[in-house]
Amino acid sequence: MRGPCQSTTCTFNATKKCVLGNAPDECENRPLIDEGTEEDALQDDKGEPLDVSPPLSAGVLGGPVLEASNDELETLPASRTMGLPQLNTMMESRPTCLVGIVGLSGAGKTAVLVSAYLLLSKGMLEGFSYADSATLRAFEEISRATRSWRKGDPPEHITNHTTLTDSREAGFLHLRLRRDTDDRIFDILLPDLPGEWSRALIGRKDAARLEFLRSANVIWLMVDGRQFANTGRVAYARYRARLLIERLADLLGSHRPQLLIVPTWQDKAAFPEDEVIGLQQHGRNFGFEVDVAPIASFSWNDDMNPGQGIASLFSRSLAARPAPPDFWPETRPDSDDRKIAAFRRRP
Ligand SMILES: Nc1nc2c(ncn2[C@@H]2O[C@H](COP(=O)(O)OP(=O)(O)O)[C@@H](O)[C@H]2O)c(=O)[nH]1
Ligand SMILES: [Mg+2]
Repeated sequence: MRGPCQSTTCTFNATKKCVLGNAPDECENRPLIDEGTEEDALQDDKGEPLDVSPPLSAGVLGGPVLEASNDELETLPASRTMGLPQLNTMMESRPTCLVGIVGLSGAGKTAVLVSAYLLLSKGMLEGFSYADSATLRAFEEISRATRSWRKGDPPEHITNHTTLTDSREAGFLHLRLRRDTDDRIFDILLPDLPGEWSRALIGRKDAARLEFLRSANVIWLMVDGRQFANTGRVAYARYRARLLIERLADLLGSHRPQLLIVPTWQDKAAFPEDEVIGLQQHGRNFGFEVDVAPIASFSWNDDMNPGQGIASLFSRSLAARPAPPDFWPETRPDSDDRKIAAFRRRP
C-alpha cells in the first residue's frame, strides 16, 4: 500500500488523480507503507488484542462529543424559579431577606418584580446595584412582554397572568443587591404567586401552601391602588384587604413580620390618606405594625417615572430584617455554669 503523494506539484492528495498520469498504486512519489502483520497488532499485558478503533464521534463533524451523558459532569443551573428545598439551602448558607408577597389577581405582584428587575438592569434602582441572581431566566421570562409594545398604545396588561407548574409549591425569585451607601450585599427572595392563592386564603382554603410566610422578614400586601381612589369600588377593595390581614394573622400564628401595604398604579391615582390610617388601625388590631409603600411599577403618566417608589419599597423591606445576633455576647458568670465556662479573667 502507498501513502500520500510527496510531490509539491501534484494534486493527487486532493483530487485522487495524478497530474503526471502515473497509476496511483505504482507512482514513485507515493512511498510504500508497511501494513504490518497480525503479530504486530497492539496487545495488552495478557497478550489479548487491544481495541484501538477510533471512538464513535472521532472525525465526524457535528457528531456527539460524548457517546453517552455523564451525570457526574457539572451542569449550569437552570436559573428558573427556586423551590422550597433550594430556598432552604440558601437561607441556611447566608443571611437572606425573605419577602412574602400576597394580593389578589391583577393587584400588581408580578409587575413590581418585573419593574425592579428592569430598573436594576438599567442601573436605576436608586441606592442599589445588581450583584447577582440565581433565577435570571425566571426574571427574563416574566419581563419578556414588557420589552415589546407599540409606543402610544400601552397594553392594559403588560405582564402575563401568573401560573405555576406546581400549584402546591411556591416559586421564588432571587436577587442579590449591593447597597450604595455601605457596599453591603443583600440576598432577597421573592415569590411570584398567582392571585388565586390569596383568594383561596380569604376563603380559608389551601392555606398550607402559604406556610412559608411564617419565615418571612416582611410581607408585601399588594392592592390595586385605583380601586381605593374610586368611590364606587373602595368599600369592596378595603373589605378584601382587611380580610387578607385577618387571614394572614391566623396563618402566621404568633409570628408578626412587618406588614407593608403596597398600593400599585400610583401613576393613575394617589392612595387616599384616610385609607392608610384605616388599614394601619386594622393591622394593629391583629398585632401587625403596618406601613404603606405606594408604587407605580409602570407609568402611563408623564409626570411620574415608571418604577416610582420601588427603591424605597426595597430599602424599607431590608431595614425590616432583624439585627444580627451579637457575635460573642458578654454574659455574667453563673455558679451553675460548667467550671471552664464560669472561669473568667476579672479586670
Ligand atoms: N401603569 C401601571 N400598570 C400597572 C401597575 N401595576 C400593574 N400594572 C398593570 O397591571 C397588570 C396586572 O398586573 P400583574 O402584576 O400581572 O398582577 P398580579 O396578578 O398581581 O401579578 C400588569 O400587566 C400591568 O400592565 C402600575 O403600578 N402602573
Ligand atoms: Mg402575577
